[in-house]
Amino acid sequence: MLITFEGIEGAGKSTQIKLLEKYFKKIKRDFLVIREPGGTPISEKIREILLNPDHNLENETELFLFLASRAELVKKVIKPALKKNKIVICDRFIDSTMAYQGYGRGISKSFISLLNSYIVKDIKIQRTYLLDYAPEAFGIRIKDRTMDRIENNNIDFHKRVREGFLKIAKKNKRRFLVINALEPIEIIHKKIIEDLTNFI
Ligand code: T5A
Repeated sequence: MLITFEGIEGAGKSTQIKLLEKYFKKIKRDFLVIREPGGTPISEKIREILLNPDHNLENETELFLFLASRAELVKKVIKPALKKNKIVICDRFIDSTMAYQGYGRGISKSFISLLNSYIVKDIKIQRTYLLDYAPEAFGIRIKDRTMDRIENNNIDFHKRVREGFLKIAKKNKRRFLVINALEPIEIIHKKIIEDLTNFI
């Protein structure tokens, strides 16, 4: 079973994934947590290239690097884990590419969709939790950290990404649960567990 977490920067994905890990440990379920970009030695190297604020990448270069990282992760980690019936929790996946490179950067959405399908093939995402908040609150959530290359984009970019995520969720209502990311951490966790119990 593949579960993905999506949302703009600082939406609380990692926070919720940590709580979900604790929950799966408690109920003794076999699970695996991965993040995108990253999750394999090569994908982690690609991550360094992608997020380094000193790099000036063309939009197309950025797109193909995210996809290259995903291709490694899907073949080397996700598929084998799903074959063993593990629960795979992924911090960002295909919807991030559509939201950031499609809605954010303006690259053709049908092209991205085609490339995503080519890489992911028959893998089915069971649930996607979209942690949503208006990027006007953006500064609050990341104020203690150095901004990476993508976080460095202006507020209009992050607004487009957020709108993109909401449109993707609307088109995929059966897969998505949209959650207000400004609610308390424990309340969000409870909502996720309540939802997940219908599927696990
Ligand atoms: N990207 C990625 C693309 O452009 N295309 C793609 O195809 C893919 C896969 C990845 C970057 O790559 C881009 C998107 C990203 O820009 P990353 O470092 O992995 O970079 O970035 P994020 O996934 O955005 O990680 P963040 O750490 O920024 O966000 P999280 O994980 O959503 O947020 P989290 O949990 O670290 O929380 C942030 C802060 O908020 C607090 C936490 O304690 C923390 O301090 N917090 C809350 N505070 C109040 N109420 C709540 N409910 C809270 N939840 C968390």
